[in-house]
Amino acid sequence: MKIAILGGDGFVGWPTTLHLSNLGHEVHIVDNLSRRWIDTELGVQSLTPMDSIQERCRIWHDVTGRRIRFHLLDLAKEYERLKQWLAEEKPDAIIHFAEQRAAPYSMKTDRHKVYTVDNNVSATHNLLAAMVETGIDAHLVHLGTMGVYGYSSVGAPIPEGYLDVEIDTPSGKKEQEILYPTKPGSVYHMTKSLDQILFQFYAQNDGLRITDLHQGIVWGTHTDQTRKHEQLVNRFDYDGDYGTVLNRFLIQAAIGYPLTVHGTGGQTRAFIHIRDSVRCIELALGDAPKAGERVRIFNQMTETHRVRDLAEMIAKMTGAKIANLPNPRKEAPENDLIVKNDQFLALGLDPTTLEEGLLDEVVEVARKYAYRIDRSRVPAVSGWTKELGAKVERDPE
Ligand code: NAD
Ligand code: USQ
Repeated sequence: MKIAILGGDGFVGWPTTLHLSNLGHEVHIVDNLSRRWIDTELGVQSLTPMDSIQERCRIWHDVTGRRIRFHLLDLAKEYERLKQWLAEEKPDAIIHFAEQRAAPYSMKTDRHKVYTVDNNVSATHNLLAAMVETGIDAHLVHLGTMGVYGYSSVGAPIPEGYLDVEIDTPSGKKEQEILYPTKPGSVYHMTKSLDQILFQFYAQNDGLRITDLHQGIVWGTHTDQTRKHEQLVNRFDYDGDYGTVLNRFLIQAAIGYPLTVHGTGGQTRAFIHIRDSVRCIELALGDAPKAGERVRIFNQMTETHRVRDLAEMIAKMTGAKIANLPNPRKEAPENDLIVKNDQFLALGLDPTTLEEGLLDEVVEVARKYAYRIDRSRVPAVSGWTKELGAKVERDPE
């Protein structure tokens, strides 16, 4: 297949690109490199030294003989170029990672809220409109988030995207299937909720074939392909805005920094290792919906964990200390979470779990590159409200 990977320079996009190229697909990355600019804005860098995207593609060719093409294009701002690119290249499948994905960054200031909504909603809508206008029949696979469901579960498992409800009508009770009601917890998560409506409309109105992957928190760093050469290494975010909880705890443990648990750590979240994330995308690609079908929604996660349990597990493993910090986020201090992921299991996913030595692997990567860490960038300082922002601890050490 000819596959366009939008956002292919990012943390999940790069290993997905290599995985699909390795399987023999013709892969094209489309990215505006905004994530690299945001690193500059925040004064941080990936824990792992990342080469330019062109250099990464050159090394991949040297190592494997396979070509990956890179196209510098802003999906949100360059609609005409996007349309022209799709018309010329006519990809068979499009994987859409190209959004601003950090919840804390999206809550930093009003400017960051506006940027996140403008970027994410325009990127998705421009893509959909251009797919219809060019008439290409590509399968669109989008990376969404588990966070669209919210975390105030009533104890029932979260289904895969849709909910059957019973409605009272004058002629008695009727069953209807609806999109599971969204309850986003940040401006970023809100944009993913808006994406869902855009997908529903374009699938129903124009017969676009769309799969939306509601992904949990991705952890780990290596896949079999990123290990093939030092310069193919994946990016690894550790800072307070882009670092996600498990990867952050692992690097904190590696550099002797107290594990930064927000509040009591009673938050339960869904997780998936990067190796399973790329495998799920491959599985979803091979199982495209037909034109006229509703949007196919998968829960892309393999296990759930409570934040304080993760911190305790890592503290036991490494001797790290735990710091219970004021929570900069407005979120339930404690929640349970049960998630259905039957569809990926049925397609053959063999989940990687936390117990398999992969935690050690991340600690090793962190120790190797510890000299690149700026400890002052570790605390999470973006508050969900001005009041919460004022209470954060800038130096838990
Ligand atoms: P990332 O920030 O590392 O990568 C996103 C890439 O998209 C970057 O290379 C960025 O430059 C590019 N991009 C952003 N806006 C663009 C635009 N307007 N035009 C062109 N390119 C643009 O993020 P990631 O961690 O790789 O996540 C990828 C996707 O998966 C995101 O949509 C995210 O919401 C979703 N997701 C990520 C996680 C996670 O834990 N990392 C979990 C669930 C879902
Ligand atoms: N947390 C801590 N300490 C930290 C960092 C986070 O206790 O140092 C807590 C947060 O308060 C939150 C939980 O850990 O309760 C998860 O935070 P996170 O930053 O790991 O994840 P989140 O903000 O939800 O976002 C990440 C990705 C996002 C993706 C989402 C999947 O950045 O792109 O959509 O995970 S999910 O969480 O399932 O919605």
